[in-house]
Amino acid sequence: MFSRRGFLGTAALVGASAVQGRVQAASIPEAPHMDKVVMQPPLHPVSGPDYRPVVTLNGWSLPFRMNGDWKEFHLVAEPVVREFAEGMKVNLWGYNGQSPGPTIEAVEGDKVRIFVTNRLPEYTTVHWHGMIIPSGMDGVGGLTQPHIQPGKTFVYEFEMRKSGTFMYHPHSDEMVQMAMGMMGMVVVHPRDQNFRPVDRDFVFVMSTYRVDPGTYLPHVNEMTDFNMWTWNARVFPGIDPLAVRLGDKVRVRIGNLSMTNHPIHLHGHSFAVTCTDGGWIPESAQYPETTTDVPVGAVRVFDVLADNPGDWAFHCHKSHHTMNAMGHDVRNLIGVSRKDLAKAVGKLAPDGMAMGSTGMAMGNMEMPAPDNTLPMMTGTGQFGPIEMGGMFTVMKIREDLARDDYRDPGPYQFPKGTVAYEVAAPAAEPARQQRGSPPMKHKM
Ligand SMILES: [Cu+2]
Repeated sequence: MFSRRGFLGTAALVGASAVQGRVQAASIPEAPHMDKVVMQPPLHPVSGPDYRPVVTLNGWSLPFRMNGDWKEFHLVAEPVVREFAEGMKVNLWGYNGQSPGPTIEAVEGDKVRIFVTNRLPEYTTVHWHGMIIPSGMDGVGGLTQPHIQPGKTFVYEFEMRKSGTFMYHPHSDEMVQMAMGMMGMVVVHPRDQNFRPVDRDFVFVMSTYRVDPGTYLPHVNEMTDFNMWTWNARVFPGIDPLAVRLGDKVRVRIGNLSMTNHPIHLHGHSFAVTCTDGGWIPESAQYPETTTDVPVGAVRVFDVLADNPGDWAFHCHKSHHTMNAMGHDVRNLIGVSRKDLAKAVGKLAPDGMAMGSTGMAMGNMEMPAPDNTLPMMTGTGQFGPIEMGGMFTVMKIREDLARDDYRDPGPYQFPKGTVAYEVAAPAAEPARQQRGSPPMKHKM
């Protein structure tokens, strides 16, 4: 699952005098390292109160060790190569081998000690977004602590005072470091196991990048014109499906560290937002929704009863966020005569391709693409092209899944007679009802 990183390297870098606080350098826990981009199995607790662990889409939870009554974690901030989907790798900054970093899981009331080693070429810090902690542990470089210089290790110590879903990210050259992918999620389980328990618990963070086709590095000073809309730095069809057992109570925890809001929509069900990064929402204040907007710098958690079997699209509802790298300077040619256009374009650019006169469906179109980018719309389902990219995946609800089985169960076997179907109709214009004639008499 993960490989243990050689601990000696870290110790050599750090040196006893560089370690802040009450712990000695010799006691820094080893830093686990991840080289996979698919969801790792849930990390069940080995000590302390029991809880149902989360699974991180295309990610993992950070293993910890107990030291007395402290839970000790070790994050290593470092350059990483993240595969967004097959065919595209991006040079990012992240933690412990991947971006986003691993999910940190703990229990309400836990005392945690989080070591942060900086292997970036510039200083960094870690801010614990939404968590109620002492000011000096808040990770705002310059304001609450000195920046962590390259090669140095700092330690954050605090108690997990409340349960919920939080995030972590640098507060140090923030614009660059977040645009480079430095972020992760924190899940604090309630100490009371009977508090709103669920059967499956998914978590991911949303981030966006501008990576020009053929290049490998995000534009870190891009403010609005992103072309890679990601969940855990993955885009469709690279995002793990959410495998769910029919009848399960499912929780989905969504963080947003991108620079715009994302209205997240689930098909086939209604859900209620039960938690934000501010805490649990009282039941009396919850209401049914099928889309919930996740603002910038916020967490939304929804609970849903998976009582409707099938393959259910789960995606951002901004349609340009379910696309991969796309040019924006394409004119709307719907309704234009393709023949006339092709003739005109052909004179100017013999290899030109007139597209879009009946819409822009690209499912059957093969175009040469530059290295290291992805088709704008992609993915294939059992009935044909899906034509999506970016922030899109599928919740797959099945009767026959084992309790901790999160593997992709494959395409849904639709019961006979339950799929929309074509009817025999004459090829000519269908008969239309004439409406509105004679004029209606309005009675007020
Ligand atoms: Cu979006």
